[in-house]
Amino acid sequence: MKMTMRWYGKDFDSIPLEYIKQIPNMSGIVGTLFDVPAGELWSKEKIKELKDTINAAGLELEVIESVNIHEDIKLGLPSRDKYIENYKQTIKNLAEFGIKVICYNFMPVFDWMKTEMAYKLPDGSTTMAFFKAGVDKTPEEVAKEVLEKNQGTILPGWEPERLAHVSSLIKQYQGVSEENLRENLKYFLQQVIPVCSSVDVKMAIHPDDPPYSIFGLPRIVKNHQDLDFICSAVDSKYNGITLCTGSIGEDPANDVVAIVAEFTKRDRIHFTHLRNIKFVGDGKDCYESAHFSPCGSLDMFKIVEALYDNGFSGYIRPDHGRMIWGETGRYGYGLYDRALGSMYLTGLWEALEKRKR
Ligand code: DNO
Repeated sequence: MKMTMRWYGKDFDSIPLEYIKQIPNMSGIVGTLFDVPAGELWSKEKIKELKDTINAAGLELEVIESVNIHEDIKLGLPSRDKYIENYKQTIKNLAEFGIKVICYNFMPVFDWMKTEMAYKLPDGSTTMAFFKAGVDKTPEEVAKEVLEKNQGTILPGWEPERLAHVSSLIKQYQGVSEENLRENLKYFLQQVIPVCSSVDVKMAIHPDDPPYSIFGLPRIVKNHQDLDFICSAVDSKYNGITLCTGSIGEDPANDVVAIVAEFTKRDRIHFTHLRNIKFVGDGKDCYESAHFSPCGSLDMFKIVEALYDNGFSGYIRPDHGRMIWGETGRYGYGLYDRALGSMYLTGLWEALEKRKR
């Protein structure tokens, strides 16, 4: 396994790469070209610049999150083919620079969804949370709130350009069923997976966050059955998963440990987002807790053990963290709590390795 940390690029992330490198066991950066809109080609020049910057700090760049999917591909419009061609070329360009895994998602309109960005915990730290009541509003109201609350910080998947068109985007999905969306994902995978296999780059789909429909939009990466459909849609190890415990775990009906064990055994989990969540209220409201198992509702030891026991050899990132020690910055993506999380996960891994010898 390789421990990694997400970093948004020198113009979009205030955390110095040197600080990330100082975290023990940190092998690399999960990188992105944050300012390239969905559907556009990622140029070799820009990829090279990103890689050189990261390598200069002594870190690797082997995982990209995300190469976003243009909405026309998700909607299955005739114009999708030109965006798929760009995607294929982007995969080839990334392969030339040593990229091994591409994380992406297939969520219509919105990427991840949180209703609270700075929910205060009793110890004074703040964290992100999802409270169902927060989406008992129109998507336009939610989009407006996000733009107001974030005061200039652009969240991934919540780019102002996208939010400005939220109503028309949602209208486009009227009449798109889960079945249609699944077929559109399958069409996309059938085109890109052969390219991936020829250049040795693995695709890794991120689950829906939360793993159920919001605003009446279809969602197709929610549970075991969905993951099974996706893996079978194109039966290749290059068609894989980014297993995000905090997303899959948000539905209490999902057995996260069993899902991790099964899809690791099938060699489909290439990248993991390991974070803990704590359910409150009736079971669908939750906040992102510290990683340590007793702080949340997921058993992080059992999850890491399921990876280890089933031969996981991919990338882990500690995903999100709380804001602690007065840190400010990009919600979920501060340095301190993610560093604590990565050390905790590294410790679990070391214990498993040594116990088995
Ligand atoms: C949130 C992230 C997601 C993820 C995308 C992948 O912090 O986990 O935004 O990057 O869904 O495409």
